[in-house]
Amino acid sequence: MNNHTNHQLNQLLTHFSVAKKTYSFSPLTDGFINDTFLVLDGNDPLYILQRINHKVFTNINGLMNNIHDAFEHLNDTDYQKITLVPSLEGQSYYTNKGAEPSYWRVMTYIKDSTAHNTTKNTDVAFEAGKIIAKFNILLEKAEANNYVDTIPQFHDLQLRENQFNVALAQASKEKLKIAEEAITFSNEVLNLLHEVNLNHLPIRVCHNDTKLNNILFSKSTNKALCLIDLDTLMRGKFLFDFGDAVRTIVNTAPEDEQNHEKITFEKELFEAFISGLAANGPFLSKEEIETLHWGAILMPFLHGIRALTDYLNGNIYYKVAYENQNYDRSLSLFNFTKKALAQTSFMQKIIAKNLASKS
Ligand code: GN1
Ligand code: MG
Repeated sequence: MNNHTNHQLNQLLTHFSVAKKTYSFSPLTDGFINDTFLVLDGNDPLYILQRINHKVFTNINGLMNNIHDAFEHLNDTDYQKITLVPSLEGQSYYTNKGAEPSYWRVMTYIKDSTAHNTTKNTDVAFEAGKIIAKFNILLEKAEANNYVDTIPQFHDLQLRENQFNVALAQASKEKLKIAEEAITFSNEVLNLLHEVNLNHLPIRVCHNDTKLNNILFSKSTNKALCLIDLDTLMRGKFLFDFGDAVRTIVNTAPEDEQNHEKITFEKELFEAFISGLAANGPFLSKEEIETLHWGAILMPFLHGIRALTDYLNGNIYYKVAYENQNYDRSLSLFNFTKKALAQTSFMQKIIAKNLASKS
């Protein structure tokens, strides 16, 4: 089970304030970074047990402090609370010391909840917009400077471009040939995005990974409950949260879809998502609203160029299910980037019609 036996996982749980001595486990294998297990009492899921990938997140203490602080602010009748189950020492995580230390945390499981990888349902798109707005509004009270950058420059285009160029310089001729078209496309979009000024946008505490399957929905009411996967909760710009949501909501295909005809930009889903963003009242500035559509181009592109870079580097960052998965993801994400670019004026129109700036 992701290299961990039931016995080892139960052993880890003895270091947390959980109710029972033994549980069973079911791995959740969708993530590319951490190792995640559902902790079951019989058939009932009670907790989420997670090993935090410390190669990707090097400041585990800072990361857990971010989450701990954010949970204080994410306190609202319209926002489902998740809590961290403390370790027996009263910490928010447990360090399993050894030759190779590992870092573990336990969170409460929200009963009767579910997540969607993709959707065709405008109610889901609306709910996603509404909860993302709520999340950002609640975190306006957080002190951004108290938050560490869990991955410094995570969505920094210049950094990703530099990493891409290093990978290009080191990749085999064979891979460069295979990836020729994707490399050309990357350079075109980089040139385009260099002309876009986003430097003036305000820094907020954002989620930074608001893909649709990071939103929990109630199975009974179909309402969005809360956001999960808070490792990248740190300073950022709202258009990052906007773009990650758009790329996974208006595209009815998964992000590594190989049949590009299935990759869509569904206008109705976009409109529903924007209505959801407006549902808690105005919270964005005029500058944020005017540049918002760039998020829907920037974010799929950033993920695409990161996947392409990792392919060229030989899959050293993301967990891959097969050799060319990173390459397939980059092609798919670039295809969506193209489709979003083609919808620029549509996005601007819907945004301007539905979103008013605050004050
Ligand atoms: C990674 O492992 P997961 O799915 O939470 C990545 C996200 C991407 C996602 C899918 C720290 O997240 O930014 O949205 O893959 N997280 C990190 O592309 O790189
Ligand atoms: Mg994540």
